[in-house]
Amino acid sequence: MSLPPQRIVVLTGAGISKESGLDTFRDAGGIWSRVSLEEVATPEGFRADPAKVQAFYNDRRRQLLQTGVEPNPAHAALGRLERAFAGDGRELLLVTQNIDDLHERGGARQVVHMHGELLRARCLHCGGDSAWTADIEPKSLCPTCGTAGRLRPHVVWFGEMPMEMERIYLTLAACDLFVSIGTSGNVYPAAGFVQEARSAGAHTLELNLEPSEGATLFAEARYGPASELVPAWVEEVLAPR
Ligand code: BJW
Repeated sequence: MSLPPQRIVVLTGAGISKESGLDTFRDAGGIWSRVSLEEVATPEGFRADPAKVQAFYNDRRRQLLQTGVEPNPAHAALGRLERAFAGDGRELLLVTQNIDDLHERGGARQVVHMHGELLRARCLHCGGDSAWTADIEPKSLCPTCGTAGRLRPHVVWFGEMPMEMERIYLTLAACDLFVSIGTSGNVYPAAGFVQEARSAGAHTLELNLEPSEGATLFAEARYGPASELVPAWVEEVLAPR
């Protein structure tokens, strides 16, 4: 019988929030079928048309805050897992590519948002980032330095460095289980985490609606909706042996 995992890294993507009412990017009808990635998710796009990019993220921020967008059983199960691990000395690093706050609302206390957070704004003048729930407008003032008109969404666009990479790679190098949930495996560096974990000798598990781009890299895979797969997997991990 295999030993229960002691050090888990969980990576989540847009698929985990789909059943909470938020769109994925690359599925049929997803975000990139409606807007141009180059225009709204690159620094070049922002320089060319800041109003268009701000409107795109203002819309998504309003959608995230609207009634009906709530954490689903997959978010809640990961929150439960995190609390249980904190209580018995095991380690869990929850890394999300998502900019929503549904893991936190689902009970997770420490989440690494490698692609940033929709509910924060960053000031291009002072570099500070602050909690932000309103639209970002041309007249918006930075809460840290008071400068007007220099706020941008606190998100990571293509060509920018994702956040907390050193911490993520160090933890991957020491994990014994890596679990990838609801991500297409299209976007690097996140798509390469499975290979880092394999190199560390970890077991690797994909939980996704369908096989992802990198599916063959995983030692084990389960397919179905995250709201069903994730709670079932968490129960297995937490079951007394
Ligand atoms: C369900 C489900 C349900 C549906 N249940 N499942 C090689 C190495 C390194 C870098 C590169 C490289 N090649 C190219 C690059 C550069 C580039 C890149 O990856 N380009 C690719 C397009 C090829 N990467 C970058 O520029 C990154 N920065 C960088 O690399 O810096 C240098 C560096 C190098 C090495 C180490 C460290 C640094 C930055 C990437 C930034 C991505 N930003 C976005 C936008 C963020 C803000 C926003 O949200 O608007 O992040 S793009 C978008 O894609 C968003 C997502 O987080 C990301 C990933 O999408 P995700 O989550 O996978 O969603 P989908 O829609 O693709 O998939 C959903 C999945 O869920 C599907 O599989 C469904 O089946 C499934 N699903 N319903 C379970 N109910």
